[in-house]
Amino acid sequence: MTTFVDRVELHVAAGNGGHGCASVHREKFKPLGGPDGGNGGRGGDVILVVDQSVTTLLDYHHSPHRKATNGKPGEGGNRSGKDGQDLVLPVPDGTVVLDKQGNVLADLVGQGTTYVAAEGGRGGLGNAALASARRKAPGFALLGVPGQAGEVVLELKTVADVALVGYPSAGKSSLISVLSAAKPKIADYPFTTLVPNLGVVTAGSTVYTVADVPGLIPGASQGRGLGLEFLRHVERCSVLVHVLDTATLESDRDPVSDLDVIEEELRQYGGLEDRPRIVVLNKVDIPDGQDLADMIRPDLEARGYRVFEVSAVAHKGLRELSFALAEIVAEARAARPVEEATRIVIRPKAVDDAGFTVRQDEEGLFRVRGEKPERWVRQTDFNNDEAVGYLADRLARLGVEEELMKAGAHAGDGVAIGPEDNAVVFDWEPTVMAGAEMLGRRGEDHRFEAPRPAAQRRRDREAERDEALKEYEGFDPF
Ligand SMILES: Nc1nc2c(ncn2[C@@H]2O[C@H](COP(=O)(O)OP(=O)(O)OP(=O)(O)O)[C@@H](O)[C@H]2O)c(=O)[nH]1
Ligand SMILES: [Mg+2]
Repeated sequence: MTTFVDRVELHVAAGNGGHGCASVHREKFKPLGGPDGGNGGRGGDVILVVDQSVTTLLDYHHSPHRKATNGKPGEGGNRSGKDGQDLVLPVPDGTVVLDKQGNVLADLVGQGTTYVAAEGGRGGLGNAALASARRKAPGFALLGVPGQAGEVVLELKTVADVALVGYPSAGKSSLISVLSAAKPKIADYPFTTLVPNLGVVTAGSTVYTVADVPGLIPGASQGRGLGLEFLRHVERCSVLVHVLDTATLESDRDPVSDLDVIEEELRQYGGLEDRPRIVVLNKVDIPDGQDLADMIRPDLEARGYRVFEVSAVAHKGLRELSFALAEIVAEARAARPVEEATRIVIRPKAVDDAGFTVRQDEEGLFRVRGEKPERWVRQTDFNNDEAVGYLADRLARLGVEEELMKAGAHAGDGVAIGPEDNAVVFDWEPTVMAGAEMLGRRGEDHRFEAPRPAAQRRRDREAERDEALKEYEGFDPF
């Protein structure tokens, strides 16, 4: 049996940015030349892309840790470090990306749909890029920023137009096998189907997909049988088909009460109320089955169901059924907004990069949060006074010092920049922040909510460089 994996926890790590280089041009018998330290390369992204030839998440089940490569450090002689390589991970159509709390980050439907799961860190500027008219020879460079890293959960929700639901052995897989070219396993014992089967049906000019779901029994919502776990595969369907067994040998069952039981389980699962339903009375090749079908048909129709009598084994009533399904699917498609023909890139939320916040926590520590201050801190080589001075100047320019003052901070008070578990803590010295100490681990950055498309990231990187240069122009630590 092939293994079917429809939920995995994936650990992704983007590449770190390479460090910028601080170097001074040297030549024999010549005075020292200008700064010639190159920039670090950016870290590679981890990118999920829908590939319709991929049908399971099995690969990620086997190797759930994926890392893009780091950017290379800049070098002397104005040599930039190479960018890290993006890691492109193909995922099946219909993959849903969630965070560990179960919040949906992206729903990847359609060939080529892309999601940046972890963004590579920026490379640090080298001292050549940091040089200016005022600072002819900066003795420092910026560090590369660690890439984003963390867990995402991938869930596969099959993209099928029609979903077959019903008791075990009602004949769901048999129906798929005669409506389409798919050859699912069929047998006379319950729970033959352990994972959804998918078949492609052509009826006239309409092509649609049909999926079955492992059989449901009373109490499935409480985990009886195989439970409702697999119903997520029918969430995207346009129409639900109740496959009812007219020839069951179990004395306490009949098609109508079977229908009630399945409906109750669907209700417990929730979210499928709006889907149109039709009823298929299967196994009418058996005389008793045909008699029962004749008997209950009016009852079902009175409830508003369209009823189809079929036999998967005798190939009876299949044409009517497949054309009726095609009609419902076509209607549902027409009612849906036109899908973009081109590949869809999941647009991230705008990054809040303008602001920052300052607050004093219970221990009296002043906590600074904000995209820029946090990044700047990561770019700073705290062993280099000039680099620390540059950071202090950037923070002062953004207004962080002023806000600290307003919040009541005094020289010598503790200031922490960054998230609780990964902050850099200083003893605050207004305008000169020295004695910095890295606390927490690097590279654990949970900002999955804000990946940016490649073009935007490139623009941001360029803006960052300009901004750094602008700041640097007006900066005189002495
Ligand atoms: N006589 C008759 N038997 C049928 C018909 N359709 C299916 N069966 C038989 O019913 C049994 C169950 O069929 P499956 O297609 O495996 O049923 P299922 O609904 O997929 O069952 P699970 O996968 O266990 O949920 C098999 O022995 C089939 O041969 C039919 O139209 N007539
Ligand atoms: Mg089956």
